Amino acid sequence: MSQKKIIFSGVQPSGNLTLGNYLGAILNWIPLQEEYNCIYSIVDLHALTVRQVPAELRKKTRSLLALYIACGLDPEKNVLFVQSHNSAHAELAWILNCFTYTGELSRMTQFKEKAQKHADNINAGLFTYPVLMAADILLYQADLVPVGEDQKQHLEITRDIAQRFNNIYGDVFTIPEPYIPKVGARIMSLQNPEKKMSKSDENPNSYISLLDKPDVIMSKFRRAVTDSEAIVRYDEENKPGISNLMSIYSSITGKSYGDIEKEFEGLGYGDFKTAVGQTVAETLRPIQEKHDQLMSDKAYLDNIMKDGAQRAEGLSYRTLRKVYKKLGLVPRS
Ligand code: ATP
Ligand code: LTN
Repeated sequence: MSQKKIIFSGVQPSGNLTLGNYLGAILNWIPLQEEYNCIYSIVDLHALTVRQVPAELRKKTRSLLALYIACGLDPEKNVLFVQSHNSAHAELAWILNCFTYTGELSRMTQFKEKAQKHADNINAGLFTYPVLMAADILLYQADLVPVGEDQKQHLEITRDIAQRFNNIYGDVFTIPEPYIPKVGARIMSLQNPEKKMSKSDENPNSYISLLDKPDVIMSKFRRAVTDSEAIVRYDEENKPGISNLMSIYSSITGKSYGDIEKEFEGLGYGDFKTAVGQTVAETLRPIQEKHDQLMSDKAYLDNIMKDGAQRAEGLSYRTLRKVYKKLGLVPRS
């Protein structure tokens, strides 16, 4: 690989992508493809930490690849691949499990939240989820990891694991940095602006799916929870609902909060919600068209997956060999 810095990130095929995933992660990946060597995975092994319906998981994996491309990721410029197609992820994850303390894993907020939500299935995979994520990132010697705010803690544990390993065995892993956008890093639920927008939320009115049609988008924004002040003003603490809509509008249009406040001065929440809804619907229309077109070309998507898996394997092989050697595992002759 050239001297360009390496970027790695991924999304779980655990549901349809939301506006939160788009604004917090994927939108920021698009400009990076010009300057960096970017590797983007569909992390299907991570999705298994919660029970999935096999036929749906298969479909969502393909649909997520189609969405990556529809959002503007060029499969030539970026390595786009499915995590389970490169067995090095699971292999390195096992090794890193032996360098991770149960105490640090039990402090992860995502684990605590998911354990509460899936109290009937608190499996070991859910607990060691961040170790597999560390393996994803460290395998490719990634310098930067573009993610939403919620993944910051997982990046910190990844750095700790890498540093711990390097302290014992020398410089094996690059220590990655998180890359979190200034606006849009934490899009909140439309129904409960204290909670993050999540694709696995049981109430579909709480999120905008990238595949929602315009009338559905408009109706979800119309129902979004706000406050009774009726002034479009950014105040995260006292006006979390309106502030959330403002951050959505700002990330898409590039307008500052000050500009948005001026634009809607003297107007009600109805007008503001309509504007946000229309802007989102217009942004998503071409993405949906491209997604639908790609989904009808199975052979094309399969080819991208195959090519991506080969490239991903090639890139990760060196790290895995080095790790095995450092640990004293006898090489297979
Ligand atoms: P799930 O509901 O299945 O846990 P999720 O919607 O939280 O999924 P992930 O696949 O875990 O999504 O995350 C993919 C990327 O989207 C990550 O970089 C994550 O930080 C980002 N992301 C997720 N939710 C939001 C949000 N509400 N706002 C901004 N970024 C988000
Ligand atoms: N845990 C991430 C998804 C993920 C990821 C990664 C993100 C898995 N492996 C590697 C960045 C880099 C999440 O968003 N829940």
